[in-house]
Amino acid sequence: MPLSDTPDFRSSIDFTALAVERAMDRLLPRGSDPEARLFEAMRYSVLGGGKRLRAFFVMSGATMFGVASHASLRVAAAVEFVHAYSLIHDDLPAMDDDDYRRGRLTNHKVFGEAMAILAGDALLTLAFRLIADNASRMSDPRMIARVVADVADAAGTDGMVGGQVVDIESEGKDVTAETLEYIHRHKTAALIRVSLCAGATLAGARPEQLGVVRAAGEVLGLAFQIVDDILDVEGSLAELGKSAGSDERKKKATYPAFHGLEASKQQARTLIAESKRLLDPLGPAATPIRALADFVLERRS
Ligand code: GRG
Repeated sequence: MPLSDTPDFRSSIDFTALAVERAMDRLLPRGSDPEARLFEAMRYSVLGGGKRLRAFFVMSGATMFGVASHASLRVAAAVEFVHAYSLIHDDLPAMDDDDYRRGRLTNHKVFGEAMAILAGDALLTLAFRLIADNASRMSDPRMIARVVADVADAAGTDGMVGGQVVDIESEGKDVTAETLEYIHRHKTAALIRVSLCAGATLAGARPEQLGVVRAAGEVLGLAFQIVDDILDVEGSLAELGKSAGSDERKKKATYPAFHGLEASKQQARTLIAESKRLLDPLGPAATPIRALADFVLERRS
């Protein structure tokens, strides 16, 4: 039985999602200021569903090194804000031009393009405010500076934005296997890797331990996007909360399009096994991450 099927894992993932949703609700602006419509747009996308896996990565990274999960809650929320910003911008007409996300209309369909862009911008900046804020709560401000830099790298030109640029420029073209992997590693794996590393960094993991976490997070992140590509072929609107088959319609560079469905599934399985093997030096403390790796492979949404 995959580790992700155990009742313990299921309840810890539900518990984390609930805790981070409460924290995000508290941390997001609200009220009747002149910016009220912006606040509504931010809250609409952040609080409207999602698996909260990146939050779970942050908190598991921290607990693995002995820090109680609630101590990393603000950073977990911050990473989910970065993720929500990327989804809002990714759905815009100038990007993927999608109408549905998480089973609801996309942000720009409800609030208009200008407000959707600004909601994304505001979420990204709020995320860094929250990570910096953590300095007063955690022991070592140098760790906070490290996490700020790492998340900036993962979200920026060396990460998500860089991957998105290559993805957009590859649409409709023949890409090589190397370019495809580059897109996936930058667009998706970088934020997943940094989520795990942020928690571990905050908890004071040693450099060699962080190296292990980083390597496992990178491989897990790549597997995550391959599974996402597979689900886009095999899933339904009801399961995914967004239109299936959109990658093919947009002639996106995906693993199934390049390698075929069966080879992509095999590749995802191999990467998940590798990510678990990479965690070996961390022993039983890494069990929740191994379970999460299984969950990434088994997920249907
Ligand atoms: C416009 C400056 C600018 C930057 C945009 C949009 C963008 C940068 C990057 C896009 C990155 C992106 C959207 C990658 C897709 C990653 C992915 C697989 C998302 C789905 O993640 P899940 O399944 O979603 O964890 P939930 O809804 O469960 O949170």
